[in-house]
Amino acid sequence: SGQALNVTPASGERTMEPCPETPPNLVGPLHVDFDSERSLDQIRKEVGHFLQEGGRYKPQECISKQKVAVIIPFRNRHEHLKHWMYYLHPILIRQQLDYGIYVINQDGDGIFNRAKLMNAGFSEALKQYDYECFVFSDIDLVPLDDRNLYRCFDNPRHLAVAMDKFNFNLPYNTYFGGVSSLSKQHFLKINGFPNGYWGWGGEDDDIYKRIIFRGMTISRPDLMIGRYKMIRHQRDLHNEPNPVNPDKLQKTQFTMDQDGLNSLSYTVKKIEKDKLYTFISVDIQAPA
Ligand code: UDH
Repeated sequence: SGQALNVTPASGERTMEPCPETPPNLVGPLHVDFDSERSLDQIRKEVGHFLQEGGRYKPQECISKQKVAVIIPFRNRHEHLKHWMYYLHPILIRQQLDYGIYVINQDGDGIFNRAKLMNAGFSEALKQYDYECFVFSDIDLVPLDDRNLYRCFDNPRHLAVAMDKFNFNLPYNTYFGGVSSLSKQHFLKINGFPNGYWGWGGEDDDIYKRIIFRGMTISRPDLMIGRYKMIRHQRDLHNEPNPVNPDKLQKTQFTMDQDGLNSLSYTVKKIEKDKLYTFISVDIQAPA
């Protein structure tokens, strides 16, 4: 009989099973509103007891399929941070992920650089835990369906395929902006993201090209499950569209081996572990 194999561990705990392929508690379409009365303290009270310091979670009931770091490029968007935490923690918990939230704050008020912040986030998250999957998310995007899984797939995945601001569609076929996931192997294979895109525009298309040039394809959820609501906002200071960025895209194939993780340089100014997230301020040597 198989009974002899059913050994109870010395601790008396039952051995945990891997979490099911499809998380059992997902609810599907979600109602999302950006109520300004919401406060971080209230959110800490509501979901904080599920979390460990630094915005870490791990299911109690099963062994998570993947260890996922969510990397958020950030500066001066505290209002958005609240809404993101309010909606995403419960979703990620229902998805049974072993996850951590990393808000990568650009120190100073030099020109913003989304992709370089995400490179720094990848490196810093790996110093904290043995993550195998990285979800890169803008702070102003909340999914409208919890079946849109924040984990990694066989190919790099674009998650934000149907944003309200683009009429719940892709703005163009090769769009890779907003929210994406890459395994550690995918990320290393493309030498991470480009460091040289200062200001708004182009870096997401560069990342798309890196993926294609390394022989991978893009995985996506369908347009119903991949719906997102964006928090409306004004253009930020020090993140103007940069007219030199589009030109760089012609050279990605030749620059990607020199510009990326292997040329990344930044300094950590501060690491703060909030209950809801790990906030890492980095000096990325931005031009004024
Ligand atoms: N980000 C910040 N702070 C900044 C700039 C960018 O945190 O000052 C982060 C944030 O995570 C944001 C992401 O970088 O979600 C992408 O930047 P973005 O939101 O500026 O890009 P998006 O394409 O907006 O969403 C462009 C300006 C929209 C102006 C709309 C006017 N109606």
